[in-house]
Amino acid sequence: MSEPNLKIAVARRIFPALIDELRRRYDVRDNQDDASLTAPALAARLADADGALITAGERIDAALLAVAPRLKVVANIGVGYNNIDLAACTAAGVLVTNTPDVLNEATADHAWALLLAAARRVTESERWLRAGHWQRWTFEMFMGADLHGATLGILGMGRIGRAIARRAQGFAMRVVYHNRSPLPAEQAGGATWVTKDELLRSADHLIVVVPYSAATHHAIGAAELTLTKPTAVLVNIARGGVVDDDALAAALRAGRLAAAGLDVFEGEPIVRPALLELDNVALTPHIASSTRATREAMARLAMRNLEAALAGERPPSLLNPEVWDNRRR
Ligand code: 8YV
Repeated sequence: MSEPNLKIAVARRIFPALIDELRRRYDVRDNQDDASLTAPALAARLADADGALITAGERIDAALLAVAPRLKVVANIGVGYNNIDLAACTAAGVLVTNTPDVLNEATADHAWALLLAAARRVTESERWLRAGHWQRWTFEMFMGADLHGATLGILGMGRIGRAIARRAQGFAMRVVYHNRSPLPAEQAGGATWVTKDELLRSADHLIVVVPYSAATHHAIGAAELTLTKPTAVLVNIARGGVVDDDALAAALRAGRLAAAGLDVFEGEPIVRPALLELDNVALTPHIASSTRATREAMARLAMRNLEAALAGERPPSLLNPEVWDNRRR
């Protein structure tokens, strides 16, 4: 169905061929620029928009909603939505959607890539080799930590956490996890629920996968990092702010952790120099879900959400069903 009177704002460059599909049905204002829009530029773009296709780099809050009176739906390309003030959207009657599930496997793969890279010192030794330091081979060079047979701790056993846990079987690892409450056995897949303190104490390596919220801000901070094993690798693929990056850098410097693998950072894209200076940290620029197929699936799901909402249908991954229910009444 063509709705040329409905305006869609696309926040940044997202697969132009896919956006062209939207253009056939709607009045699309896209953005060929790759950078996040500043708050005033985003406000200008949303001023007459009925729908918005955004990424984690765009912040939707009450001030923005106040100057976007036609906005009916915000479709976030990403599962995490801490960039969106959901309560403000609900109060304004704006539907909000995200892209769960389609990125579980790619994100779990990347968590393992970082765990392997940090434990086996892949990025550290590569940097050293590229810098021309490899003059002779020595028996004890770049000894890393074993993953096989070790205990993997997962903080946040949601869909991505469970995909990470499944992969641990191939490494013959025991998996312990912490969630607010234990999962039913069929979902836990053999992993054992433990308290958060037990998780920190018992994990040989720890992967952090909880969504960011006020409740999970600095869930791994200075106090928690006194409990981890000095031989442990910590991986954060959740969100910047779930781990206290200053405390992490201090713990790594003090040898209270062996290494870290980080895809997300407090204040990204700026990364604390204290982390950049450390050799025992493998760093990637928030790309855990970035495979071609997954990015495309995310964009397509977000488009499906957007189009459903604009067609008066319930979007498949709706975050504020109360807005939908109120519309129906
Ligand atoms: C995205 C993510 O790259 O889905 C998420 O929550 O962090 C990543 O998959 C990012 O959100 C893109 O908007």
